[in-house]
Formats: sequence, structure tokens, C-alpha cells
Amino acid sequence: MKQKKNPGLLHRYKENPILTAKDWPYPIHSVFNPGATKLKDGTTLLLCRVEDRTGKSHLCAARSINGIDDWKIDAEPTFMADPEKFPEELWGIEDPRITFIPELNQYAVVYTAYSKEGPGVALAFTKDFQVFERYGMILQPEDKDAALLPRKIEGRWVMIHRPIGAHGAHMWISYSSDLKQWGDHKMMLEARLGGWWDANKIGLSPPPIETPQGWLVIYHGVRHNASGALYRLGLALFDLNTPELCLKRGQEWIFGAEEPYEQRGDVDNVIFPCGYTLDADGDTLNIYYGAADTSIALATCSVKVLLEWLVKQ
Ligand code: BMA
Repeated sequence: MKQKKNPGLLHRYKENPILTAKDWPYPIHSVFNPGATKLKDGTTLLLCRVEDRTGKSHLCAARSINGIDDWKIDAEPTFMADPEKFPEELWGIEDPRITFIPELNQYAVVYTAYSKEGPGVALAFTKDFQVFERYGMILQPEDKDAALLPRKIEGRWVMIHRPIGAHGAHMWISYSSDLKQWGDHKMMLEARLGGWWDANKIGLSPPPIETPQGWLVIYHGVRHNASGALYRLGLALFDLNTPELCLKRGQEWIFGAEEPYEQRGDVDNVIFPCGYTLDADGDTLNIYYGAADTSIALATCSVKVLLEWLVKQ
């Protein structure tokens, strides 16, 4: 009997990858792990992680009307590390997650600041992806894979992030009343153990998706084996008002590296989404992901189908 490779929840765009270093208006090494959002006029904006030929990363915006092709890429880096004023950005900035915050009428960009002591979580705000207001490093190393929820819950802002603990790398949640001081830390999803696809190391992928059933979270699991690491995606659902409360967790991964552009690159077998956009139908998700730390690819899926799959677990 022919076995299905995966439940077919995510559908790759047939002309992937959609953006590579060759598309860039200035010399770069690679482009991957973009944050994503739909601007008020419907344009898709990707805030791409660009690795230059020093090995360090900065962020660069690419805009497209249909979110697929004809990308207009900023002629120069959009958001650069500023290690003179922010020493925690010494070795670059990486992996942005964008959340539009209606209450502030601004986009929050939560990114990895690569400091001498390792990666930490940094926050900046922007209205236009041209001018950014930095809040600096808000969670110290080693911590990454972070995103802000779009609204306060019971009067406090909410951040999901992934510190490294003594017994693995798990997803945590923290609360703040001013976006600067974070506390009330709680573990929200634990990496499994042993042979599981998501053993020992997990992290948030794109920002959570708000649905009537709860916060739908796409997370990555890192499986280490003799030839390296396999990055794959799984699903979990969290309570809308108590987002550390996990209502459902999928057993199997739903997406992994299968295509040549995902299996071979600077880091083999990596698919790493940091952002999505939602179509006008309120159901179709466009997931933008880094492929093998080398290029950017697109996959689509239905929120309804993801939730139906999760409920059956
Ligand atoms: C993770 C992050 C990502 C990267 C992935 C694979 O830890 O640093 O930026 O894509 O590793 O190298």
C-alpha cells in the first residue's frame, strides 16, 4: 500500500522558492526566515532575514501585491543592527515575528538580537517599516523564537518565547504591563522526550493565529540525529483567555523538509516559518518560511482544516 508522506495540510507553492539571494538589489549571501504581514492597502510585506557576506544578519523589507511574485525589495537594508547604541545586537539581528497591535496602531517586531552572550529577544515598533522605535533586549540570552500577542489579556501584554533550560528548550509565556518589564513566566509547551519528532527542543514558529476555538500555534520541533537536525512543524491549541493553557497538541508533525530547496542549503533539512498572512476569506493562511537557511518559500493551508485535524488528535 502506498503510504502518504504527511496529511497534506500545507500545500507548497509550485514555483518555490519565491525569493532568493539572486533577487536582491545589493550583494548578500542568503535570505530566509521572514516575518510577514498584510499592510492596510492589502500589500504583503515580508521582513526578511538577510545574511550578508560578513555572516551577520539584518532585516530587509520586500513588498508584493499578490504575496507571491513581483516583489519590490528595499534598495538598502531596512533595519540594521545598531551595536553602538544596542550592544546586544553585536552579531546581527535575526528571525523577526510581526504582530499588528490595534491598540497602539503599530506593528510590533520581535526579533533575535545576537549578542556576545548568545541570542536574546528584542522588540521594536514601527508604523511604516521605515522608521523603527527600539525597546532593546527585553529577554536576556539564551532566548529566541518570540512573538507578541495582538492584544492585552486581563490588562497585560503577552509574549511567547523560548529560553534554553537545564532540561531542554521549551516554549514559555511572559506578561508585562509596559512592554519593557516582563514577568509571571510560565512554561506553556514542553518539548517531548526520547524518539519524538519534537523531543528536547521546540519553539514558536509564526505568531499565534487567533480563532474562536483558541490560539492556534504552529511550532517547530528539532529532532537531532546522526546526520544533524531535522526541523519540522506541529500544531497546538491554547485557551484564548489563559494562553498558557494547552487545550490540544498534535501527535505527528504536519510539515517537514521534502523538496530539494528545503533539504539542501546552508543548513540542510530546515523549514522555518516566522510569519503568515490571512486571506480575505478569513481561512486561507499563506505561510512564509525559510528553506534550508538559504531561500524563502511559501505554503498555504486552511485554518479550518488545521483545527479539524487537531481536534481529531
Ligand atoms: C534556529 C534559528 C533559525 C535557523 C535554524 C536552523 O535555531 O537560529 O534562525 O533557521 O536554527 O539553522
